[in-house]
Amino acid sequence: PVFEYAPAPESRAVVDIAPSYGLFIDGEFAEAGDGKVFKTLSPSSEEALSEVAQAGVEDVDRAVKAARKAFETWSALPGSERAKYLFRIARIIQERSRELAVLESLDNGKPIRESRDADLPLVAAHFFYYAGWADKLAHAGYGPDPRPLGVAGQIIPWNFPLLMLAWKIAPALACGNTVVLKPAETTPLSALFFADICRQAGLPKGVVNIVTGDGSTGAELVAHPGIDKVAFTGSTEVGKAIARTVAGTRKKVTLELGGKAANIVFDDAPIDQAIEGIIGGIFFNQGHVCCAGSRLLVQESVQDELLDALKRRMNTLRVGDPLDKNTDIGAINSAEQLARIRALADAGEAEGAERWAPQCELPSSGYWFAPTLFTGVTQAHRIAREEIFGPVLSVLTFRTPEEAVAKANNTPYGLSAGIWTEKGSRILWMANKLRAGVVWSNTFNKFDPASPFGGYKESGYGREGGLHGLEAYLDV
Ligand code: TXE
Repeated sequence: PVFEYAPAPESRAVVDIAPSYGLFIDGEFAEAGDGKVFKTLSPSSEEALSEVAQAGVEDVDRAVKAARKAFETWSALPGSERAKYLFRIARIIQERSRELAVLESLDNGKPIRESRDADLPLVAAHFFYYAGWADKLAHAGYGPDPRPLGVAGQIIPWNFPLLMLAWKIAPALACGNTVVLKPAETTPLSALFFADICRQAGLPKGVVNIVTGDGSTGAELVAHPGIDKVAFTGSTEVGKAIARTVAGTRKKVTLELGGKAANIVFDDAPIDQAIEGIIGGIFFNQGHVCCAGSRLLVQESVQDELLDALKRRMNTLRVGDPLDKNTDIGAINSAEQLARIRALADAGEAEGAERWAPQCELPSSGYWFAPTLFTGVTQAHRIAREEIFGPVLSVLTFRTPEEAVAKANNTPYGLSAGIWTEKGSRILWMANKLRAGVVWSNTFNKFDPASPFGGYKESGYGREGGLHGLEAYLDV
């Protein structure tokens, strides 16, 4: 169906985006040394939101040197003092959350309901959580006197720009490290607003530095001899390249890479609840989620009933303006990502799977992809093996729990999985057998700063979040 959109979108006016932004180095905004800039677009309208500096090798060097200098004093502060800054940052994020949510939806394309109700509360929660650890590191289980590593080079993707920043910066600072962070080239704005928040919080200069730019800036940061640790979230391909670059150096690395999660529904599952979990699992954030439930494994005996209900529910999803509070699925983040999704969906059809999507009118400008379901998918199909990172669900079937486990594990990835069943013993058995860093049962995409997150196999190594997330930033 074509929907009448409610005429009260969240106002753009709550956020004041400057026509241009510099790099944030040593507490000041400054142009790139060679004056290079790039534009960041709103993916829902293709309008340019702002012009942002493209950091070159000398800018990265300046940022690392600023972080190195700041490390001397920041790491020497008592944890209770560092905690005060982190608490202050968390409070400012809460105070400015409406502005930041609109900004994130504009730059990324995600629905305002998600940036407002999921991203922003979690961003603040991460700073509160790690602020709480800053003066208790001696009790974290890493020895009585754990030390910070030094300068962390952090590279984040475009799917949860501010949340990925929080996952990286909050634990690093709590442990006494300083950082140089590079946001993704399609979503640099919220990191630059965060730089302003650091100033507002009175954070000492050089503790947080933001260098905007594309993959070449990221590569320069990884290769810089002045950093002690690399934290990366992004594609498996780039993650492997980073691992190769740091091999043979003293740098420590954590990698959070792609996924191809199985969402497994048994015949005794509460169907209505499972439908919501399947929908949220794959259509949340347009499917731009590393732990998205992109493979639905359904027990054969309930396949027909479940797919009918799923299609009925998909018919009610609203695709459109990210700032409209009724929108369920926003814009695809970039033309490149849209092309990737289209190519894989076309491959699904070409390889013989059956494609279905609800009738929905997509806006004429911007990057859009209708929520899509593929049935008749086999394990050999590309849409069952490769990360699509879009609103596309591939449905496979199974008969026994053993077969479900075998199919779920038949992937190079191992980030997450979901199980839907009333049987507690089956949940425990499955959770032990599934090769995935996170296993949800009767829910999906649940996050908590106290819970570690990270992958097995080609989904990467190291954990972010929780007590385990501290380890990535400490020398024991
Ligand atoms: O990722 P890249 P892209 C997956 C997803 C998606 C695919 C491609 O399947 O379709 O990756 O997305 C920086 N050295 N994920 O091309 O290139 C880059 O500037 C250092 C899953 O956007 O990995 C950006 O800041 N850095 C994922 C960040 O890496 C480099 C989230 C991610 O971009 C670099 C995103 C280099 N050589 C994509 N090249 C997840 N795990 O959630 C690029 N970058």
